[in-house]
Amino acid sequence: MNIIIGHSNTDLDCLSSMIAAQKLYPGYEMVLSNLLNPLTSNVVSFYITKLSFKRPDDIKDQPIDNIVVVDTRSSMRVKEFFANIGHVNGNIEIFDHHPTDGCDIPGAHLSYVGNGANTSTMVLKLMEKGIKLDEDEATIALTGIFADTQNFTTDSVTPDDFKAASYLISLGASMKLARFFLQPLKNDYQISYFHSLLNSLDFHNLKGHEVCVSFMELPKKVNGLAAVVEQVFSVEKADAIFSMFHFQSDDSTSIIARSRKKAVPVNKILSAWGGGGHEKAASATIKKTGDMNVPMALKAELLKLPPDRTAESIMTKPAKSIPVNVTVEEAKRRLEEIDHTAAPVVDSDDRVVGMMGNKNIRNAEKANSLGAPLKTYMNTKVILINASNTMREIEKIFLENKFNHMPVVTDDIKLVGIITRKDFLRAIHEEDELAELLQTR
Ligand SMILES: [Mn+2]
Repeated sequence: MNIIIGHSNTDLDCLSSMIAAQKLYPGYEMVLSNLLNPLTSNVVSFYITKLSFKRPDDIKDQPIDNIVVVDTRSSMRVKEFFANIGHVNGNIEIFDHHPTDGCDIPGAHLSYVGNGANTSTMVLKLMEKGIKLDEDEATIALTGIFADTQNFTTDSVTPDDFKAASYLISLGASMKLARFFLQPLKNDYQISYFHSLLNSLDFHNLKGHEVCVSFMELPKKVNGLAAVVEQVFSVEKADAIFSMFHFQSDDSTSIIARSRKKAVPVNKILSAWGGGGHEKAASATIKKTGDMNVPMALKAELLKLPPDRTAESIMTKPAKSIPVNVTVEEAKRRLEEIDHTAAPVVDSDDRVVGMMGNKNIRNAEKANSLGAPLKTYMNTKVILINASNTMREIEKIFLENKFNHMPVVTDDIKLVGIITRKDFLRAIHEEDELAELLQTR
């Protein structure tokens, strides 16, 4: 028997990759994990008459010739299959888009392509070979791409993800069904937990990182909590979320965490409890909670984070400034020289006393008074950024004010640098955060 497998806790990208793999390897049997994530389980249930799967128990003691593994290269994530497989007579072929976790399946041939979705790579192979998918298969594959790329917004998205999606739409994939399958909260209890979670969030500013935390008591374990946490996180603008669920039935506690920022790597933070996952999504389970104060313990872990960047670390320095005792004409010459549209005006002690920009100069020109002291035309209402302001605070200052050049000062208002909107966005981009916050204004 030849088989196709994916990882346990099968997600939509994995399911779609299996379906595409079967087109590339006709006659191979798909063996589906006993553990499906909730969205995958819905898709499988709607297409159960169309898709035919074997389960890990069905391959017990069967002679296995060749294996195709999709959406994982890690032996840790395919244990439930290999536990039932003895000797593999043929080859193991892997198609994956994940970096190694150090536990690659031994003796396998790996095709690694780092697209946002593994499905994209598989679909492009079909496209090259002129193999078509029917409308249902194309719909499932498109859903898989949407799911793994978070609607084409993850950093890992490539032009090939779009190319594959475009091919699937040309094959008749249904956007309407994809949207239906991607609806994250399918159960009433999930909606109800969503509301309780949203209402029970505690916000902490820890060294400049905005983290929200929640703690809920539940009678027993339920499925689909990660989706609930993700939904809550998507409407909050915190850098990271840590949701703790204590299950009374067995006294265990689950911590589900998501992050938008590399500086808050949730997998590292949860490794204190043997948690798994990656920088932006991770979870951990404490089997016996006892009298451990999980929120306190978590906070202690969070306090180990290095501080977030401050104005000082992203500003341009030294700041080009204009002395307060010159004429408008001289100020104009200086602005041209430094090629800025505005610059801070400083006194003899380098303290910021105003801002001078092209607009102020035009006003003086209109009044025919370029020879007037700069003081008469400068802006005295100045918005200052403190060198110790966090990224969050700087973002707020930009959103609440219209100026482009913001002087950065120390506590005694001495000028130490400048931050423009462009500087801020660049800093965000480098931190791989959401830059759209400012662009929408
Ligand atoms: Mn994937």
